[in-house]
Amino acid sequence: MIAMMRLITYNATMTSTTATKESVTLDPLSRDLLGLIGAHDAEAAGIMAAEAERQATTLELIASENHVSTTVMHAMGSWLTNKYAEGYPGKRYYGGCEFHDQIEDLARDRAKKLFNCGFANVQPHSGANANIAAFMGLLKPGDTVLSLPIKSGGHLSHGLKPNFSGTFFNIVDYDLDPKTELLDYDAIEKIALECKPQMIICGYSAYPREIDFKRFREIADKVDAYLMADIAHIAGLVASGVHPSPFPHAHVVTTTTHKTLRGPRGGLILSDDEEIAKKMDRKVFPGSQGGPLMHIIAAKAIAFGEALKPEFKTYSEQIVKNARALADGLNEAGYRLCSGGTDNHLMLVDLQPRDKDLTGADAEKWLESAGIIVNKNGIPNDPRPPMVTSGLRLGTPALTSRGMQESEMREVASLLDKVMGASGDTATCEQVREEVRTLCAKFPLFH
Ligand code: DSN
Repeated sequence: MIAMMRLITYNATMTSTTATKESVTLDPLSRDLLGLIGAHDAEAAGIMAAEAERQATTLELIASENHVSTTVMHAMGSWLTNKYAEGYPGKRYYGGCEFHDQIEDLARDRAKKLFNCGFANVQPHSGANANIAAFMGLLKPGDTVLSLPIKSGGHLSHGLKPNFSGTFFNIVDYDLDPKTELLDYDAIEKIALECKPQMIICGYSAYPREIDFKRFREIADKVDAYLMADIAHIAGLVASGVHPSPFPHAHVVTTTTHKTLRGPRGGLILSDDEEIAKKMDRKVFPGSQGGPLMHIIAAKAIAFGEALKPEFKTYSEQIVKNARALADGLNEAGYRLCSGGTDNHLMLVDLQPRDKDLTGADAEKWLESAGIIVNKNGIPNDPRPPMVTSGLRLGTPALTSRGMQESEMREVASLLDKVMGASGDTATCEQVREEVRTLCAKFPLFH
């Protein structure tokens, strides 16, 4: 039934210059693309049109998501997808790779320039894949890794039991200071001296504050461990100098390319150490992946080119200003910001002070019905389970990409509070949904 409704939505608008019943205007190439797909597969096109409409008419506050440029978006849908190119530029296992060598070199060179380091591997399909290669290159199965657990803001590929990291390695946790909710470097050093890890991981999925990479390296050096910085969340801020760089401190840096960096969905490994660089190349291919996604590598090259422009620094600065404005607005409305605020693109909101019965799961559901997309997130020492939680993680990269600034962030804070303050009351959610549509219409997504 839902598929049928989507089909009707799509068919009703196929001949117009818009894609959906909501009159969401697509950029010309996307419009042609949808027309082309629709002519061959109306069912798939209908679903794709519905998703375009969802993105254009809702407020995206998931801290790990972003809206890419139309250039990056369309590079991903190009003929570069047709090629197998196992190996690396100049050393491939297939013929016909001349231009794939060129595009991969372009991506690698731009990544090195962007992060000011000597080595880049642009082939990892994702951040988790980049981490698999880093673990394989630097460790033996059973080695000890010291990391922040997912419940405190870490990532599943940093040691969660069912993940490869927790399955094949001995994971020891460090944690945040329970009072300040900040990294406690002295406590981390103490645990490192006790457990003598082979690798220490810094870089997180839900930590709103600056990371002291230098201090982490000092700790790693004391126990002769590798330091891995997973900068997936903050890569764009690092690239533009808005967050300190993990170089020259980390032995290896892994990241995704699609969060604050605003590139295609994918991974990246960086290093300044020639020996580690060789290991990383071997552990990506043939160690853990086969054919690279050359259409994604082309889009990475383009995204890195965008991030090298001065406008990207302005964009990154605005992400942080917007996060502060949103955090201030929520704080004034009675919510508690974990660690007291934010230095980067995200914040963790403790819902309890506003309403002790309010859960992250309910808030996420109610907000979605009002057109505000967030994810529930455990707060440090959350008494509720991960599928319920007492908090939300909010981020500003996507709204900043649409051109929104501090005044809109204050409006967004008030919309969030309207929905949560009314415990998701249907009439309130419907009213906020209209306000969200109006706000989104002022900042068109596809152009
Ligand atoms: N799922 C990503 C995030 O939301 O942070 C991490 O992989």
